[in-house]
Amino acid sequence: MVTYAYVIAGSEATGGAGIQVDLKTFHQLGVFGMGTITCVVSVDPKNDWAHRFVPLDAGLIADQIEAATSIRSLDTVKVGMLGTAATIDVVAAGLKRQAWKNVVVDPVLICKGGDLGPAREVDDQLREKILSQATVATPNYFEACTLSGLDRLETVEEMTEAARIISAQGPRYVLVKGGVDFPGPDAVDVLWDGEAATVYSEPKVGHERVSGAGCTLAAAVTAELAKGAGIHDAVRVAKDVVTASIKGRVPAGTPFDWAWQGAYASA
Ligand code: PXL
Repeated sequence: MVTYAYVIAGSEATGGAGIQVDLKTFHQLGVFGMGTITCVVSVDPKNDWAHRFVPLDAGLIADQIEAATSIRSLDTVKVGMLGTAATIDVVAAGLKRQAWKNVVVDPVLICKGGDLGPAREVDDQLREKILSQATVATPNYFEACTLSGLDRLETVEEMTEAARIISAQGPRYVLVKGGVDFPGPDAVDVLWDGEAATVYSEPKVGHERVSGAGCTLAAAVTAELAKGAGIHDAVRVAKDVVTASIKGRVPAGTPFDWAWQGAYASA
């Protein structure tokens, strides 16, 4: 039987982030990937790889959501970059079109190296209308700080506290992705499941950011949940997938190497 997973996210044309990464990750984990594009990010090689951001028309996003949610047996969705209040409104309404078993929200607030304008207002809307509908949230270090109001996360206890605060805003499960921003030799992620924290830790593979790592981790959690895994098993597999994708990273001639979603299958 085919398992479907659906992603509502932005396109990043180099394939180093966004919906391209999500769909590659779904495919790698044997899940039929379905996708709706919310916005287009074109990095600018003439301007230090700054992000050029163009939101799609709300009606076009609504049409895509209508098409995708008309598929039978779809019960799992990941939400990535939305970027504007209008997009948040149409996606919030679109999510209400059906019942979901898993709504994984990667609360993309800041693009690495990019300035997306009134981030604060969009941040508040995202929290109110999208995060509130999430069953799982996967904030990175900066998103976890912003959404929790904590200044910094330097210990597992502080990551747990951030996850607890974010969980109170809607999602039953919160996975805080420490990445290279968490101090120390290990890449540490903390899952809060409403009762306890589980720590997922692997030695850091270098100390440079790798583009698409956060998207890969959240998409892998989504794919595993779609297949019926429990949250702890889903995160365990996702951690292995993202570690393999970073070890197998692809030099791109851009400021950051790309995570490679082909590495886990052959690991
Ligand atoms: O990694 C965050 C992210 C998500 N989605 C899109 C992006 C980025 C960062 O560049 O471009 C489309």
